[in-house]
Amino acid sequence: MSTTRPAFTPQFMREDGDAAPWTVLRPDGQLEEGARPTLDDAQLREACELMLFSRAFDEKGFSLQRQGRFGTFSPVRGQEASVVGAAVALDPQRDWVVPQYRELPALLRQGLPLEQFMLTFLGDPRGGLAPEGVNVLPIQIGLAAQLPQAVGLAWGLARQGRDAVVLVFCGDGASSEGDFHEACNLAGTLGAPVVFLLQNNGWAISTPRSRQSAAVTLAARAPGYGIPGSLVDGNDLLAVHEVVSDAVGRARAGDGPSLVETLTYRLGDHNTADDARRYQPADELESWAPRDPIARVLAHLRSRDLWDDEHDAAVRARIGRRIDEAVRTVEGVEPPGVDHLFAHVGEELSPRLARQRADLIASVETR
Ligand SMILES: Cc1ncc(C[n+]2csc(CCOP(=O)(O)OP(=O)(O)O)c2C)c(N)n1
Repeated sequence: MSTTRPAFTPQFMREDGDAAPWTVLRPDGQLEEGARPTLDDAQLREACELMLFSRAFDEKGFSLQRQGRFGTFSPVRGQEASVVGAAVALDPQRDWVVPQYRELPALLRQGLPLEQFMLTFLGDPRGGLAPEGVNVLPIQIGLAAQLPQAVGLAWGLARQGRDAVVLVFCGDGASSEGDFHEACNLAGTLGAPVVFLLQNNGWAISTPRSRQSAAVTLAARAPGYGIPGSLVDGNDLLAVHEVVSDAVGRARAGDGPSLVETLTYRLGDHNTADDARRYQPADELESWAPRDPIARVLAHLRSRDLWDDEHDAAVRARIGRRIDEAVRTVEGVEPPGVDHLFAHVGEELSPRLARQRADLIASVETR
Protein backbone atom coordinates (compact mmCIF):
# COMPACT_ATOMS: atom_id res chain seq x y z
CA MET A 1 0.00 0.00 0.00
CA SER A 2 1.37 3.37 -1.00
CA THR A 3 1.66 6.06 1.68
CA THR A 4 0.95 8.94 -0.67
CA ARG A 5 -2.48 9.24 -2.17
CA PRO A 6 -2.50 9.75 -5.91
CA ALA A 7 -3.38 13.33 -6.77
CA PHE A 8 -7.06 14.02 -7.40
CA THR A 9 -6.62 14.30 -11.12
CA PRO A 10 -8.48 12.69 -14.00
CA GLN A 11 -6.75 9.45 -13.02
CA PHE A 12 -8.30 6.87 -10.79
CA MET A 13 -5.32 4.57 -10.58
CA ARG A 14 -1.71 5.18 -9.80
CA GLU A 15 0.75 5.10 -12.68
CA ASP A 16 1.70 1.56 -11.75
CA GLY A 17 -1.88 0.56 -12.52
CA ASP A 18 -2.70 -0.37 -8.92
CA ALA A 19 -6.45 -0.10 -8.42
CA ALA A 20 -6.25 -0.57 -4.64
CA PRO A 21 -8.62 1.75 -2.80
CA TRP A 22 -7.19 4.63 -0.77
CA THR A 23 -6.97 3.71 2.92
CA VAL A 24 -6.04 5.76 5.97
CA LEU A 25 -7.29 3.59 8.83
CA ARG A 26 -6.45 -0.10 8.71
CA PRO A 27 -9.03 -2.70 9.76
CA ASP A 28 -7.21 -3.07 13.10
CA GLY A 29 -7.86 0.61 13.85
CA GLN A 30 -4.26 1.71 13.34
CA LEU A 31 -3.33 4.45 10.90
CA GLU A 32 -1.50 3.57 7.69
CA GLU A 33 2.14 4.54 7.87
CA GLY A 34 2.55 8.30 7.51
CA ALA A 35 -1.22 8.91 7.44
CA ARG A 36 -2.67 11.86 9.30
CA PRO A 37 -6.39 12.03 10.21
CA THR A 38 -8.27 14.89 8.59
CA LEU A 39 -10.78 14.93 11.47
CA ASP A 40 -9.79 16.24 14.90
CA ASP A 41 -10.53 14.25 18.07
CA ALA A 42 -13.90 15.85 18.76
CA GLN A 43 -15.01 15.45 15.13
CA LEU A 44 -13.92 11.81 15.15
CA ARG A 45 -15.93 11.06 18.27
CA GLU A 46 -18.94 12.87 16.84
CA ALA A 47 -18.70 10.94 13.58
CA CYS A 48 -18.42 7.68 15.49
CA GLU A 49 -21.54 8.53 17.48
CA LEU A 50 -23.43 9.21 14.25
CA MET A 51 -22.33 5.82 12.89
CA LEU A 52 -23.53 4.15 16.09
CA PHE A 53 -26.81 6.05 15.85
CA SER A 54 -27.31 4.76 12.34
CA ARG A 55 -26.64 1.16 13.38
CA ALA A 56 -29.00 1.45 16.36
CA PHE A 57 -31.73 2.90 14.17
CA ASP A 58 -31.29 0.06 11.66
CA GLU A 59 -31.98 -2.42 14.43
CA LYS A 60 -34.95 -0.50 15.79
CA GLY A 61 -36.41 0.06 12.31
CA PHE A 62 -36.16 -3.65 11.52
CA SER A 63 -37.89 -4.57 14.75
CA LEU A 64 -40.66 -2.00 14.23
CA GLN A 65 -41.17 -3.20 10.66
CA ARG A 66 -41.56 -6.78 11.85
CA GLN A 67 -44.18 -5.59 14.34
CA GLY A 68 -46.10 -3.82 11.56
CA ARG A 69 -45.25 -0.40 12.99
CA PHE A 70 -42.88 0.77 10.22
CA GLY A 71 -42.73 0.41 6.45
CA THR A 72 -40.15 -1.20 4.18
CA PHE A 73 -36.82 0.53 4.63
CA SER A 74 -33.17 0.04 3.68
CA PRO A 75 -30.63 -0.25 6.50
CA VAL A 76 -27.19 1.39 6.24
CA ARG A 77 -25.51 -1.50 8.07
CA GLY A 78 -21.92 -1.94 6.86
CA GLN A 79 -21.85 1.35 4.96
CA GLU A 80 -21.72 3.79 7.89
CA ALA A 81 -18.16 4.98 7.16
CA SER A 82 -18.99 5.63 3.53
CA VAL A 83 -22.08 7.71 4.37
CA VAL A 84 -20.81 9.51 7.46
CA GLY A 85 -17.27 10.09 6.16
CA ALA A 86 -18.73 11.86 3.13
CA ALA A 87 -21.39 13.79 5.04
CA VAL A 88 -18.97 15.27 7.56
CA ALA A 89 -16.98 16.79 4.69
CA LEU A 90 -19.89 19.20 4.12
CA ASP A 91 -20.93 22.46 5.70
CA PRO A 92 -24.65 21.82 6.41
CA GLN A 93 -25.38 25.55 6.42
CA ARG A 94 -24.62 25.93 2.73
CA ASP A 95 -24.08 22.48 1.19
CA TRP A 96 -26.74 19.99 0.12
CA VAL A 97 -27.24 16.24 0.40
CA VAL A 98 -29.23 14.47 -2.30
CA PRO A 99 -29.83 10.92 -1.10
CA GLN A 100 -30.68 7.63 -2.74
CA TYR A 101 -32.46 5.79 0.14
CA ARG A 102 -29.67 4.31 2.29
CA GLU A 103 -28.12 7.43 3.78
CA LEU A 104 -29.98 8.25 6.99
CA PRO A 105 -26.91 9.56 8.93
CA ALA A 106 -26.05 12.02 6.15
CA LEU A 107 -29.57 13.45 6.35
CA LEU A 108 -29.37 13.71 10.13
CA ARG A 109 -26.02 15.47 9.88
CA GLN A 110 -27.65 18.05 7.60
CA GLY A 111 -30.20 18.70 10.34
CA LEU A 112 -33.17 16.60 9.20
CA PRO A 113 -35.11 15.51 12.30
CA LEU A 114 -35.32 11.72 12.68
CA GLU A 115 -39.09 12.06 12.99
CA GLN A 116 -39.26 13.61 9.52
CA PHE A 117 -37.30 10.73 8.02
CA MET A 118 -39.51 8.20 9.78
CA LEU A 119 -42.75 9.72 8.49
CA THR A 120 -41.83 8.72 4.94
CA PHE A 121 -41.68 5.08 6.03
CA LEU A 122 -45.05 5.38 7.71
CA GLY A 123 -46.52 6.27 4.33
CA ASP A 124 -46.94 9.92 5.28
CA PRO A 125 -46.26 12.29 2.35
CA ARG A 126 -45.23 15.01 4.82
CA GLY A 127 -42.03 13.03 5.38
CA GLY A 128 -40.64 14.32 2.10
CA LEU A 129 -40.85 17.95 3.10
CA ALA A 130 -37.63 19.03 4.83
CA PRO A 131 -37.91 21.92 7.26
CA GLU A 132 -36.83 25.33 5.94
CA GLY A 133 -33.06 25.65 6.00
CA VAL A 134 -32.36 21.88 6.02
CA ASN A 135 -30.48 21.36 2.79
CA VAL A 136 -31.63 17.92 1.70
CA LEU A 137 -33.85 16.51 -1.04
CA PRO A 138 -36.29 13.66 -0.29
CA ILE A 139 -35.12 10.08 -0.55
CA GLN A 140 -35.39 8.67 -4.06
CA ILE A 141 -36.70 5.18 -4.82
CA GLY A 142 -36.70 5.54 -8.62
CA LEU A 143 -33.11 4.38 -9.19
CA ALA A 144 -30.68 7.12 -10.27
CA ALA A 145 -33.41 9.76 -10.73
CA GLN A 146 -31.73 11.81 -8.00
CA LEU A 147 -28.55 12.23 -10.05
CA PRO A 148 -29.71 14.63 -12.81
CA GLN A 149 -31.70 16.50 -10.14
CA ALA A 150 -28.53 16.95 -8.09
CA VAL A 151 -26.67 18.31 -11.10
CA GLY A 152 -29.50 20.76 -11.77
CA LEU A 153 -29.49 21.81 -8.14
CA ALA A 154 -25.70 22.32 -8.12
CA TRP A 155 -25.75 24.22 -11.38
CA GLY A 156 -28.60 26.42 -10.16
CA LEU A 157 -26.84 27.20 -6.89
CA ALA A 158 -23.68 28.12 -8.81
CA ARG A 159 -25.65 30.39 -11.13
CA GLN A 160 -27.10 32.13 -8.09
CA GLY A 161 -23.53 32.80 -6.97
CA ARG A 162 -23.91 30.63 -3.87
CA ASP A 163 -20.86 29.03 -2.39
CA ALA A 164 -22.58 25.63 -2.19
CA VAL A 165 -21.65 22.06 -3.03
CA VAL A 166 -24.09 19.20 -3.66
CA LEU A 167 -23.21 15.69 -2.47
CA VAL A 168 -25.32 13.09 -4.25
CA PHE A 169 -25.35 9.41 -3.33
CA CYS A 170 -26.00 6.43 -5.55
CA GLY A 171 -25.30 2.71 -5.57
CA ASP A 172 -23.41 0.46 -7.98
CA GLY A 173 -26.75 -0.67 -9.39
CA ALA A 174 -27.93 2.90 -9.94
CA SER A 175 -24.66 3.60 -11.76
CA SER A 176 -25.83 1.35 -14.61
CA GLU A 177 -28.88 3.52 -15.26
CA GLY A 178 -28.90 6.04 -18.10
CA ASP A 179 -29.54 8.82 -15.60
CA PHE A 180 -26.14 8.19 -14.02
CA HIS A 181 -24.29 8.67 -17.29
CA GLU A 182 -26.36 11.66 -18.31
CA ALA A 183 -25.82 13.31 -14.93
CA CYS A 184 -22.04 12.78 -14.94
CA ASN A 185 -21.78 13.94 -18.51
CA LEU A 186 -23.86 17.05 -17.91
CA ALA A 187 -22.03 17.88 -14.67
CA GLY A 188 -18.68 17.63 -16.44
CA THR A 189 -19.89 19.82 -19.29
CA LEU A 190 -21.34 22.46 -16.97
CA GLY A 191 -18.58 22.24 -14.36
CA ALA A 192 -21.34 21.91 -11.75
CA PRO A 193 -20.24 21.87 -8.08
CA VAL A 194 -21.40 18.33 -7.39
CA VAL A 195 -19.73 15.31 -5.81
CA PHE A 196 -21.02 11.93 -6.98
CA LEU A 197 -20.64 9.46 -4.12
CA LEU A 198 -21.01 6.03 -5.65
CA GLN A 199 -21.39 3.47 -2.89
CA ASN A 200 -20.25 0.17 -4.32
CA ASN A 201 -21.61 -2.25 -1.72
CA GLY A 202 -21.15 -5.31 -3.90
CA TRP A 203 -24.83 -5.91 -4.63
CA ALA A 204 -27.86 -4.33 -6.27
CA ILE A 205 -30.42 -6.42 -4.42
CA SER A 206 -29.36 -9.86 -5.75
CA THR A 207 -27.30 -8.65 -8.74
CA PRO A 208 -23.59 -8.82 -7.92
CA ARG A 209 -21.17 -6.06 -8.88
CA SER A 210 -19.50 -8.47 -11.34
CA ARG A 211 -22.69 -8.49 -13.43
CA GLN A 212 -23.20 -4.76 -13.17
CA SER A 213 -20.32 -3.49 -15.31
CA ALA A 214 -17.19 -4.77 -17.03
CA ALA A 215 -15.27 -1.66 -15.93
CA VAL A 216 -12.34 -2.58 -13.68
CA THR A 217 -13.59 -0.04 -11.15
CA LEU A 218 -16.67 2.15 -11.36
CA ALA A 219 -14.53 5.22 -10.63
CA ALA A 220 -12.65 4.35 -13.81
CA ARG A 221 -15.53 5.76 -15.83
CA ALA A 222 -14.82 9.30 -14.59
CA PRO A 223 -12.25 10.33 -17.22
CA GLY A 224 -14.85 9.53 -19.88
CA TYR A 225 -16.93 12.39 -18.50
CA GLY A 226 -13.88 14.62 -18.18
CA ILE A 227 -14.06 14.58 -14.41
CA PRO A 228 -11.72 13.22 -11.73
CA GLY A 229 -12.49 9.88 -10.14
CA SER A 230 -11.18 8.20 -7.03
CA LEU A 231 -11.45 4.76 -5.47
CA VAL A 232 -11.65 4.73 -1.68
CA ASP A 233 -11.93 2.13 1.05
CA GLY A 234 -15.57 2.72 1.92
CA ASN A 235 -15.24 1.08 5.33
CA ASP A 236 -12.62 3.62 6.35
CA LEU A 237 -14.17 6.76 7.78
CA LEU A 238 -10.96 8.76 7.51
CA ALA A 239 -10.17 7.79 3.93
CA VAL A 240 -13.68 8.65 2.77
CA HIS A 241 -13.57 11.95 4.65
CA GLU A 242 -10.19 12.87 3.20
CA VAL A 243 -11.09 12.17 -0.40
CA VAL A 244 -14.57 13.69 -0.27
CA SER A 245 -13.15 16.79 1.46
CA ASP A 246 -10.79 17.19 -1.49
CA ALA A 247 -13.67 16.77 -3.93
CA VAL A 248 -15.80 19.29 -2.01
CA GLY A 249 -12.88 21.71 -1.99
CA ARG A 250 -12.48 21.38 -5.75
CA ALA A 251 -16.17 21.96 -6.32
CA ARG A 252 -16.22 24.99 -4.03
CA ALA A 253 -13.19 26.45 -5.77
CA GLY A 254 -15.02 26.28 -9.10
CA ASP A 255 -13.11 23.27 -10.38
CA GLY A 256 -16.24 21.23 -11.04
CA PRO A 257 -17.55 17.75 -10.22
CA SER A 258 -15.83 14.57 -9.03
CA LEU A 259 -16.77 10.92 -8.83
CA VAL A 260 -15.84 9.02 -5.68
CA GLU A 261 -16.36 5.26 -5.54
CA THR A 262 -16.45 3.89 -2.01
CA LEU A 263 -15.68 0.19 -1.90
CA THR A 264 -17.88 -1.20 0.85
CA TYR A 265 -20.25 -4.06 1.62
CA ARG A 266 -23.89 -4.34 2.63
CA LEU A 267 -23.82 -6.37 5.84
CA GLY A 268 -27.30 -7.83 5.58
CA ASP A 269 -30.56 -7.51 3.71
CA HIS A 270 -31.18 -4.97 0.94
CA ASN A 271 -34.28 -3.89 2.83
CA THR A 272 -36.84 -5.30 5.22
CA ALA A 273 -38.54 -7.16 2.34
CA ASP A 274 -35.37 -9.04 1.34
CA ASP A 275 -33.49 -12.13 2.51
CA ALA A 276 -29.84 -11.67 1.52
CA ARG A 277 -28.89 -15.14 2.76
CA ARG A 278 -30.47 -16.48 -0.42
CA TYR A 279 -27.78 -14.88 -2.60
CA GLN A 280 -24.91 -13.37 -0.56
CA PRO A 281 -22.35 -16.19 -0.28
CA ALA A 282 -21.59 -16.94 3.38
CA ASP A 283 -17.83 -16.82 2.81
CA GLU A 284 -18.10 -13.39 1.18
CA LEU A 285 -20.07 -12.07 4.14
CA GLU A 286 -17.54 -13.61 6.51
CA SER A 287 -14.65 -11.96 4.67
CA TRP A 288 -16.23 -8.53 5.16
CA ALA A 289 -17.31 -8.95 8.79
CA PRO A 290 -13.83 -8.17 10.22
CA ARG A 291 -13.81 -4.96 8.20
CA ASP A 292 -16.83 -3.55 10.02
CA PRO A 293 -16.50 0.24 9.71
CA ILE A 294 -17.73 1.00 13.21
CA ALA A 295 -15.45 -1.52 14.94
CA ARG A 296 -12.54 0.04 13.04
CA VAL A 297 -13.21 3.56 14.29
CA LEU A 298 -13.93 2.37 17.81
CA ALA A 299 -10.64 0.44 17.88
CA HIS A 300 -8.84 3.56 16.71
CA LEU A 301 -10.50 5.83 19.26
CA ARG A 302 -9.90 3.38 22.09
CA SER A 303 -6.22 3.01 21.14
CA ARG A 304 -5.88 6.78 21.51
CA ASP A 305 -7.83 6.89 24.79
CA LEU A 306 -10.60 8.87 23.11
CA TRP A 307 -13.28 6.26 23.91
CA ASP A 308 -13.80 4.04 26.93
CA ASP A 309 -16.50 1.77 28.33
CA GLU A 310 -18.13 4.55 30.31
CA HIS A 311 -18.36 6.86 27.31
CA ASP A 312 -19.57 3.98 25.14
CA ALA A 313 -22.42 3.18 27.54
CA ALA A 314 -23.39 6.86 27.82
CA VAL A 315 -23.44 7.31 24.03
CA ARG A 316 -25.52 4.18 23.43
CA ALA A 317 -27.98 5.16 26.16
CA ARG A 318 -28.33 8.66 24.66
CA ILE A 319 -28.94 7.18 21.21
CA GLY A 320 -31.54 4.75 22.54
CA ARG A 321 -33.43 7.54 24.31
CA ARG A 322 -33.43 9.74 21.19
CA ILE A 323 -34.72 6.94 18.96
CA ASP A 324 -37.45 5.99 21.46
CA GLU A 325 -38.50 9.62 21.66
CA ALA A 326 -38.80 9.84 17.86
CA VAL A 327 -40.83 6.62 17.72
CA ARG A 328 -43.23 7.96 20.37
CA THR A 329 -43.61 11.24 18.48
CA VAL A 330 -44.31 9.76 15.04
CA GLU A 331 -46.70 7.18 16.45
CA GLY A 332 -48.67 10.06 17.95
CA VAL A 333 -48.94 11.99 14.68
CA GLU A 334 -52.45 12.17 13.21
CA PRO A 335 -52.59 10.28 9.88
CA PRO A 336 -52.47 12.76 7.01
CA GLY A 337 -55.68 11.67 5.26
CA VAL A 338 -56.06 10.96 1.57
CA ASP A 339 -56.13 14.67 0.73
CA HIS A 340 -52.38 14.77 1.31
CA LEU A 341 -51.81 12.59 -1.74
CA PHE A 342 -52.65 15.68 -3.78
CA ALA A 343 -51.38 18.39 -1.44
CA HIS A 344 -47.83 18.60 -2.75
CA VAL A 345 -48.30 17.80 -6.44
CA GLY A 346 -48.25 21.39 -7.65
CA GLU A 347 -49.29 24.88 -6.71
CA GLU A 348 -52.68 24.32 -8.36
CA LEU A 349 -54.35 21.03 -9.23
CA SER A 350 -55.25 20.40 -12.85
CA PRO A 351 -59.00 19.84 -13.41
CA ARG A 352 -58.34 16.14 -13.87
CA LEU A 353 -56.42 15.81 -10.60
CA ALA A 354 -59.05 17.90 -8.83
CA ARG A 355 -61.70 15.43 -10.03
CA GLN A 356 -59.60 12.48 -8.87
CA ARG A 357 -59.15 14.12 -5.49
CA ALA A 358 -62.89 14.68 -5.09
CA ASP A 359 -63.64 11.08 -6.17
CA LEU A 360 -61.12 9.66 -3.76
CA ILE A 361 -62.33 11.71 -0.81
CA ALA A 362 -65.94 10.72 -1.58
CA SER A 363 -65.04 7.03 -1.88
CA VAL A 364 -63.18 7.04 1.45
CA GLU A 365 -66.01 8.87 3.23
CA THR A 366 -68.72 6.54 1.95
CA ARG A 367 -66.88 3.35 2.93
C1 LIG B 1 -35.82 2.65 -12.03
C2 LIG B 1 -35.84 1.55 -11.02
N1 LIG B 1 -35.59 0.29 -11.41
C3 LIG B 1 -35.59 -0.71 -10.51
C4 LIG B 1 -35.86 -0.45 -9.19
C5 LIG B 1 -35.87 -1.59 -8.18
N2 LIG B 1 -34.69 -1.50 -7.31
C6 LIG B 1 -34.76 -0.93 -6.10
S1 LIG B 1 -33.31 -0.92 -5.32
C7 LIG B 1 -32.54 -1.70 -6.59
C8 LIG B 1 -31.06 -2.03 -6.51
C9 LIG B 1 -30.23 -0.81 -6.32
O1 LIG B 1 -28.90 -1.13 -6.09
P1 LIG B 1 -27.80 -0.06 -5.83
O2 LIG B 1 -27.99 1.14 -6.68
O3 LIG B 1 -26.49 -0.74 -5.92
O4 LIG B 1 -28.07 0.43 -4.34
P2 LIG B 1 -28.10 -0.39 -2.98
O5 LIG B 1 -29.55 -0.75 -2.75
O6 LIG B 1 -27.22 -1.56 -3.12
O7 LIG B 1 -27.64 0.58 -1.94
C10 LIG B 1 -33.42 -1.97 -7.62
C11 LIG B 1 -33.08 -2.64 -8.86
C12 LIG B 1 -36.10 0.90 -8.81
N3 LIG B 1 -36.34 1.24 -7.54
N4 LIG B 1 -36.08 1.86 -9.74
